[in-house]
Amino acid sequence: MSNAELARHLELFADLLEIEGENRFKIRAYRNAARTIYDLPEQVEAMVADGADLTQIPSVGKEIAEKLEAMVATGELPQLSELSQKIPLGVTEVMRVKGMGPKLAEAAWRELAIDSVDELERAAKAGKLGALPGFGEKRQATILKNIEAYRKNVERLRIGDIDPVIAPLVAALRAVEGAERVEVAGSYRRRRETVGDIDLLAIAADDAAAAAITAAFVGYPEVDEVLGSGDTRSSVRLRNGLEVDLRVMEAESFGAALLYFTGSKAHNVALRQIALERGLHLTEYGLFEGTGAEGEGASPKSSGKLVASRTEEEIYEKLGLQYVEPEMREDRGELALAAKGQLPTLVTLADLRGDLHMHSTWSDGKASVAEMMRACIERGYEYMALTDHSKALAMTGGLDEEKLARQWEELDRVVAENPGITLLRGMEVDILKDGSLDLSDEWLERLDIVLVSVHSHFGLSLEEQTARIVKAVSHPEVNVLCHPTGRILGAREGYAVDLQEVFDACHANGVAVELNASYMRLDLSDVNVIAARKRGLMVSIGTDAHSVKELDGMQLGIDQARRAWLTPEHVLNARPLDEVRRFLAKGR
Ligand code: DGT
Ligand code: CA
Ligand code: CA
Ligand code: ZN
Repeated sequence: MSNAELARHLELFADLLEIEGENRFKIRAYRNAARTIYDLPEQVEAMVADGADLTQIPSVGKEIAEKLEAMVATGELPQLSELSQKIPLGVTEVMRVKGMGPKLAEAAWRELAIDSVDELERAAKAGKLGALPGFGEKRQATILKNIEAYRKNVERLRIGDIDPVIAPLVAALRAVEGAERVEVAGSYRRRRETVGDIDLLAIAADDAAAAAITAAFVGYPEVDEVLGSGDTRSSVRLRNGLEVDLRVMEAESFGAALLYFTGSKAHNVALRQIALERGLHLTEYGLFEGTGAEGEGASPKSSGKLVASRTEEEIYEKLGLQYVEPEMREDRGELALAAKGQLPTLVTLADLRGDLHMHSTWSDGKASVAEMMRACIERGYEYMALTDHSKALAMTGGLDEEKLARQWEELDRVVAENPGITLLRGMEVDILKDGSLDLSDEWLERLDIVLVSVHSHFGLSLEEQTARIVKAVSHPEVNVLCHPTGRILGAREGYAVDLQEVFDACHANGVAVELNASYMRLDLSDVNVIAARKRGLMVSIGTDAHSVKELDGMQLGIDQARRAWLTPEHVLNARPLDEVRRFLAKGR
């Protein structure tokens, strides 16, 4: 069982416990463990095979460790199977529909035998939900709307898919007269790889401006449905199914709102705790004196004297903290560093000196080598690596030794014509099933840079896949392991592989790992890049561009690198050319 499957089982179990009305600490323990396992770079299956003590995993105690072992051994969670005999799993879906929740979902199932969202819809349409406590006609209509939203929202959208939709929306709102500022908050601002919904904040100069911003928002051409609209808050659904909330406010409280709605929730909770320790309290309206009796969700505006609210910077400062970049706001230890003034200076696009992964028409790219070179010069790069596919990827027209020799004749010409950039002669060489490489040693030696990738045999066992990749990166000529897990966001989980073991082998062999910036891959993921950084590996952020336009995908890779706290020191293609060459030469 993969970590994702293990996490899903724990999550389902927590859902059923919640419907059963179990102790909430226990429920939370399962949910926390599910999240940790989902994010874990080591495969639990591999840890069990190694006889590791699973209680070493954060949030995993003895009880959950035993369940994990049972799942790895049997492929199922016996307690989940038992509980699902009593409560159908579909009830956990019903519970996720806004306005339902665990108690009502249970009541709907016991009273009306509703055990799926489809059943819930049928019952609401037939007016049968009236049998539930507090359900009038209006509430049934609301549930019907929420079911629609649920269906559209079960899948989070990839950030790379929504960037092209959100940027013009924000631009349109910024163009409204009296719109002094419009920003996106939420997971989008933190640049999470997927986004549930979009949270927009705007400063209006006056009431007329607020009305104009709202009108522009609900009237935006991409809006499919207006879910609600008021003076300060509106909500719409776009044609692509994405829900967007807009809050309009005065400049006075904008910083506090931006901080609050950027989240993450975990970061907010930790910040509020720091405020309390300083005798202050933090809300979406500002930082106030006094610890305020009201907890979260209590009275909105506060009674104590205002300390700061206009900018995020001021609020962090008054809390004795360095400003924390949005990408770091995940409660992964950033606040402890901010308190000590030791936050890392995160890598930016401007720090990059080259792109080390791209294709040309020699394999499956759309642009010629000359076009790619000119595009890289335009992007201000000092160097670039051309890395077409090898012959095993026949459908891409991958290169064998003879075709590579012909390519080099063209490279000689193109390099002479484009003195503005250094071309590293590379290839993205396929890792064959047995871990050997799809190019002769002679040519591997001649290349300036050798990338290796898995593009086939995704179904190998954990042991076989790990051994295969370890063997490949142990070849003395290999420099970068590309898209190390093979995942496709929203479409394919990565193959079973023990990343920790692979990282160890990369470390021992002077091999960098790639953060593939393609919006469909983002592989390694942020959490896996964190693990690579902790292992002391160099990270190469590569676009894997198959066209000139795709060279601009770099920003998304930078975003994820920042979420993993990378500085320019960690990033191979942020290093000067001579350093890159030394890295590639492995001290030879
Ligand atoms: P998403 O939309 O699922 O991709 O993730 P977010 O982080 O955008 O979450 P969302 O849209 O539910 O809420 C936006 C921000 O509002 C969130 O990052 C933090 C803040 N927030 C929402 N609910 C709560 C809450 O219950 N407590 C606290 N402290 N903050 C919250
Ligand atoms: Ca959101
Ligand atoms: Ca939201
Ligand atoms: Zn590639």
